[in-house]
Amino acid sequence: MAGRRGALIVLEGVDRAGKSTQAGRLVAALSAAGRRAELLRFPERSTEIGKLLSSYLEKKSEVEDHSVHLLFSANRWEQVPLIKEKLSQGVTLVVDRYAFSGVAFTGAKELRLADAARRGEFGQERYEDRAFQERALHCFQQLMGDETVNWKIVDASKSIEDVHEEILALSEDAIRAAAQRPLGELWK
Ligand code: Z5A
Ligand code: MG
Repeated sequence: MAGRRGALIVLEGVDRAGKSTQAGRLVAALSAAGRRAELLRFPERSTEIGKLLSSYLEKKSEVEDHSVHLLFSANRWEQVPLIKEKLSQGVTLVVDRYAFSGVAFTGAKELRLADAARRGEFGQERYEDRAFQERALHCFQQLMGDETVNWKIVDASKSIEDVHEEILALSEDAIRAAAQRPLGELWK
């Protein structure tokens, strides 16, 4: 119905949980069902700030931890006018990582500082090692205690199709629920 806001659907999780795969499939399925749906991702590497983040993640540059946290935040803020405009126009946004990743990955660094054991990194990009991802997962689990966010847990170890069906059903519910509520403040 015209005038109804879209839903903000965020996919979060550790490295290679299947977020990008599912985000793409979700937008395609919602669009095929006649819904107005668009994809966003964070970090959004195409902007000037996003290019700095991409270089940092690819280990081509070093950025102080607090500064890079703020760059990730700024990378979301620069999309906020667009996010609000789209949602208020009734477009549902499927977002591949959002502010929860910002908290979880910075939190994982703080846990590392508290950890006596020092382990090397072995992934292609920064943060791509098992111990770091376990700390990020721990932070995500703590964030799920925030009852102002409508968290849904999906078992990402199932097949791509089964995970897709589950996320699609949850998203249809979220879109119906969002249409009944005014746009609130975004969790940035
Ligand atoms: N970061 C941060 O520190 N602060 C912030 O504020 C934000 C982010 C927003 C880059 O993120 C880093 O930025 C990230 C957090 C940090 N560091 N880490 N980790 P990114 O999103 O650009 O990149 P990524 O986390 O490395 O995500 P990813 O590798 O793109 O993973 P994914 O999107 O969850 O997975 P995928 O690409 O959909 O799937 C990976 C592979 O698994 C692929 O071959 C698929 O075909 C396969 N796959 C997917 N699902 C399945 C199932 N169900 N079964 C079998 N195989 C599957
Ligand atoms: Mg991805």
